[in-house]
Amino acid sequence: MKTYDVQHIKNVALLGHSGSGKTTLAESMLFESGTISRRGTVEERNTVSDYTDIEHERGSSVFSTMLNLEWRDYKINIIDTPGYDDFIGEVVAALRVADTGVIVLSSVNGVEVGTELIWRYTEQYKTPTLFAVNKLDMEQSKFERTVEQAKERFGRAVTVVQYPINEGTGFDSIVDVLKMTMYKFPPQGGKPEKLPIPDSEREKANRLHNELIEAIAENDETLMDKYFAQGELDEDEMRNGLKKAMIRHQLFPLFCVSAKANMGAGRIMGFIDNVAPSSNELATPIMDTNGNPIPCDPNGPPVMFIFKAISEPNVGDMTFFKVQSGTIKHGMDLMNAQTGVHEHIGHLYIVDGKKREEVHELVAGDIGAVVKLKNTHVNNTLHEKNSSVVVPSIEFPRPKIRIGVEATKKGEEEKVGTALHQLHEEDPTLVVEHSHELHQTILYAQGEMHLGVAKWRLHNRFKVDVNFVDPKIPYRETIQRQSRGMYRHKKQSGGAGQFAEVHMIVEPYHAGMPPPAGITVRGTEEHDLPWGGKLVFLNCIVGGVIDARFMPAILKGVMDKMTNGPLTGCHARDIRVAVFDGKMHPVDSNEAAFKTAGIHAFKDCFMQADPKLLEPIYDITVTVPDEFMGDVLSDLPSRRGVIIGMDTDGHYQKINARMPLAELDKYSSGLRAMTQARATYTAEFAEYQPVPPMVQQKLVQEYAAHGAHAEE
Ligand SMILES: Nc1nc2c(ncn2[C@@H]2O[C@H](COP(=O)(O)OP(=O)(O)OP(=O)(O)O)[C@@H](O)[C@H]2O)c(=O)[nH]1
Ligand SMILES: [Mg+2]
Repeated sequence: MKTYDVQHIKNVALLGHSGSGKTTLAESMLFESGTISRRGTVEERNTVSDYTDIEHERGSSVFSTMLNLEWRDYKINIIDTPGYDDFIGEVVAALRVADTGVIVLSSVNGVEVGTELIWRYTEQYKTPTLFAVNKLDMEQSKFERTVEQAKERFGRAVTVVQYPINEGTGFDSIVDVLKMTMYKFPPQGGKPEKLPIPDSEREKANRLHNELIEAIAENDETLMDKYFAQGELDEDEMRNGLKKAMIRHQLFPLFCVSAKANMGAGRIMGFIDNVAPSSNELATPIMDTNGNPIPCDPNGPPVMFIFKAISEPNVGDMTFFKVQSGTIKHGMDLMNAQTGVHEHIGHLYIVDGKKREEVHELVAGDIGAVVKLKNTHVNNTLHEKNSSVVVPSIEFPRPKIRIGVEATKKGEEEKVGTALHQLHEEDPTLVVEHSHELHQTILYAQGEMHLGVAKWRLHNRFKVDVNFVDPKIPYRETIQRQSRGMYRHKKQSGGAGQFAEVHMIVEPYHAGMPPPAGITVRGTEEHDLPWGGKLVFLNCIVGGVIDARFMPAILKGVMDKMTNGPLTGCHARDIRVAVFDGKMHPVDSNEAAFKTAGIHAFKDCFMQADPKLLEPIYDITVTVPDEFMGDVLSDLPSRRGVIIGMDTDGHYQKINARMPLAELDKYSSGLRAMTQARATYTAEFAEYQPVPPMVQQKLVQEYAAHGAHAEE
């Protein structure tokens, strides 16, 4: 392929609810442009996109797939994204490098959950956006209703540029009110005939043509004046006005297509060529992390931004990038801004699904791939040595659910760890945590499907099997009242004896609490615990009954028991310990003895101080369409959820509530079932709160049955 300049490169992301027809549309575009000579179908598992085994198995997209084609004098880079919201990470990365979003709507189902979710991102990023109403050949197709729903959900700025004639099984024509012409497609689809608009359609076409002109003029004063003066705008004026309004995210043109019948893809590509922005035409240029603009200039310094990495059996390790500035050439040496590693740009590729074509250079604004980089990852910037330009990272959505992961076969733990790490490399929304506290590997993901795909990939690609188990809860322990006690440790078995006696007071710690009554504080140590909360250790020894050199040992003992709490083995927090008396033996007293005495004295006092188990509580915000609000509200209390407040956001209600992590782990699938997957939620850790007595009792019994003896 020849090298295109930035002006003639268009980067579009195909977006939309699962099943709306993005992959099929991509196939039709590739076919129309002559990039492929035969169209595949999702059903036959032979499309260019959806080429991975798991996508063949699922019959829908799991990953975003890079495609490219030439249409007239333009190069169009297409990113076919997955519609299932568990794979939203792929969409977010695609939106970072695409200059235009094409939201595909099924004319049968209208605006769906996935459409609304994606719209929120295009709104957030102010992505220039157009709509393609697909499946117009289907019997149940309802174009008008779909347009109405889109206007209702996404605003009046959604503006019809095309409408279908003979919608349904006889679909064969589209009226275009920008060009004021009708496209009539041959039965097998493909290149349409351009015909005058039939008289029967004149009145409707004119009405929509004027609506389009008004929508354009509304966003451009000069054009508004011209329109008022002339009552009309010519096609070029309309095109320029549309372009400006799209770039400013103020107008969303809507097109018609039947991807399966191969009708309409050409016109959409024509519009993308002529009107959609190139990377150097965006409303705001990309800013580097210092807030300086990075001009999309082929003559500027070379800057590559890594937005995707894959490693597949039949493709190998491939790193995808966008050229933010300059021209990337074969043989270049660049430096990774994050890892500091020098990377040699050996072979440069443009990619079409699993096929790749070597190219010599790629200019600013273009998208390509390289192989075999040493230490470069998603969100990294490659630039010239001594350059300070760093492209800001993509903010991937936070995980929604978590699960415990265990190797099915003992001894494969390391293999599982390596494989999970690789999965995270390729999908930053899959987050792995090896929790030392919980002695568990936890996988964080966007949803059940996301976890299912991860398991499939571990089995099929990494040849390792895992079991998903309930994730453990990082409970905390504390006490609710003061108690005092003592422990004498005495051991006289062959060899050196051990003797230590420690008397202490333990009490709940809170900031600004008064010193303990009736004892003299000789020394205070305040420890911020790595798991949160504090331990305050007071040396209240008088008369040297315990030598100062043994105090650290006592503290060590206390800290051991704080790490492995007396109640259920969880971390303890917010406790004040005052050691106020004790006994030593001139020979048998040593650090080990006092550590042991510290452990037991603390444990006994702790258990007498009305110990309490605390659980992590999360602030959640549930965004739910009006019609499901009642169900969500009435469901929350059954999950120990406490409703804090509510807010309205367009057609949605935002419910703020608090929920224990123990319940939150199951909430994702519950909410999806309750609201037909139309509600979403975010969760943020809030604080620790006491668990209900029943829950404590159950956990203490479980620990007594399984855990307690472990420490003896
Ligand atoms: N009749 C008809 N069927 C279509 C059309 N476009 C797509 N389909 C069918 O709709 C189903 C889903 O199509 P895909 O292209 O996989 O949809 P998608 O948007 O890529 O779905 P995800 O990858 O899950 O996000 C497939 O069975 C297609 O054959 C169309 O224009 N008309
Ligand atoms: Mg798809």
